[in-house]
Amino acid sequence: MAISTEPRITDNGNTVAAGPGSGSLLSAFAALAAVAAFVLAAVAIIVVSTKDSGSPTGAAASASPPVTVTLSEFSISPNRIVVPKGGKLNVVNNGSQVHNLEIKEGPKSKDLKAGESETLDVSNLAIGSYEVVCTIPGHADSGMKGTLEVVERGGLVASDQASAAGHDAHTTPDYAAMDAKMTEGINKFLDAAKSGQPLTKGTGNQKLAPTILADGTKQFELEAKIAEWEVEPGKTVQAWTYNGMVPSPWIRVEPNDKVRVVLKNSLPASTDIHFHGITTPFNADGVAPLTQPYIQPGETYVYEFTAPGRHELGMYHPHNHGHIAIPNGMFGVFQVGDVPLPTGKVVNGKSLPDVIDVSQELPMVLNDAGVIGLSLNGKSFPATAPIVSKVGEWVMVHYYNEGLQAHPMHLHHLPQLVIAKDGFPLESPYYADTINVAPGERYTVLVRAESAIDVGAWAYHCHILNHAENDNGLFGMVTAWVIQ
Ligand SMILES: [Cu+2]
Repeated sequence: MAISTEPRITDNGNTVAAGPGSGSLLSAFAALAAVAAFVLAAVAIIVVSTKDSGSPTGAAASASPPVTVTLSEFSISPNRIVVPKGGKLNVVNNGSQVHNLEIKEGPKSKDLKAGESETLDVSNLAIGSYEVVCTIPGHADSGMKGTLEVVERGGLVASDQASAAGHDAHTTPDYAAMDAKMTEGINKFLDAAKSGQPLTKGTGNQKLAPTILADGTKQFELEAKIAEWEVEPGKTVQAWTYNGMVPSPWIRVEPNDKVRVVLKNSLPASTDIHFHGITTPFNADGVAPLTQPYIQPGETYVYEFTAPGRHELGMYHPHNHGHIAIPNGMFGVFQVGDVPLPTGKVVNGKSLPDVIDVSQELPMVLNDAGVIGLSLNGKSFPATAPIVSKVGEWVMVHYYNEGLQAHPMHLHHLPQLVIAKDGFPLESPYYADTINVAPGERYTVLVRAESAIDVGAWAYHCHILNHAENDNGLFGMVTAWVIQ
């Protein structure tokens, strides 16, 4: 697809020249921060030394306050933990999910629920550098990793002592370096959009053509298997997939169709398929061992049902081992017919036309965990595909959340007309710029650029800020809507 409208961002495009005095102000601030860190460290040492008048080194170190380490989605803060030999960590989960802290070749905290904390004794660790991670699947890949430095107390510099006293090191972030990485990522994305050359191998949501049997039954063949999947340039993971793609192949049938889904299990685990949001008979609900036997590795299983007599918009994924298989990539769109259009309705005083000609229908499948991590349609920015449309075109997007968290999906400038929830058409469609999609939910929206003022590459992202940006620039749940 050719994109000619938006300019490439130059390397100095968002660099503001430092005015006279701004440098000195910055260095004055840095000096102040260093003084503050030193005072904090001095206070900590004084407290320690008044408590421990007897044995100076070992006891002083062991009596120093634990170093606070904060876990959240998806970071370990501080990222470089500095602790004096003989010290302790106070591990606090400030996130909304379960996290832990494991020191490679050292102790590990228990799984901490949101708000829980644990004091982790690291006094047995020798002086040196250790890797730390959260071992909940996918969390390290999403950013929960760092280092722990065990140092002699005398070897601490002022910022390390502030860190050891329970404060983050007050080093000034290198904002200019962050801007350079931000620019680089956006340029990669825009260059790929212009050339039409994707940055990564593999495209999900490819439509799966059925085999039509003699009685008209539509037969779909799926193989559950582990396959390599490139989530972002240079990051290839062992994904759990149907037919080797993430999201899984897009399956579409019509109301009252006879449907046959043949599943070969090439996973190392038993499995099943749940057709989420699709009306099926009990024995095709895909909840092993409740509604069917486990499908063991190497086995093939057949689901047979007649599609409902009305449109439905659902997804398919395993139910058994779902908390492992789904975050790792096993999720796809299962659609029966078309979501009805709100033709002729009046929304916010605006009459919708009697004919709405939808030029593109696009799934937007959200995930945030497992080996796939924070992603749109199985890709992390800058590998996410942009949506490209022209002024006057009606584009339909279906959101599907297969992740563990809700994601408020925000499109800049262009209002999203919400027309269906979980495939059910709304009596009163509404406009929104941010649509919060919770796990399991589907929302269907229409977007239409109306005039020349709409032309541009508009940011389109999850508005939980650390699902979209980190110190390396944009990542994860970010793409753009390009209006030509
Ligand atoms: Cu999000």
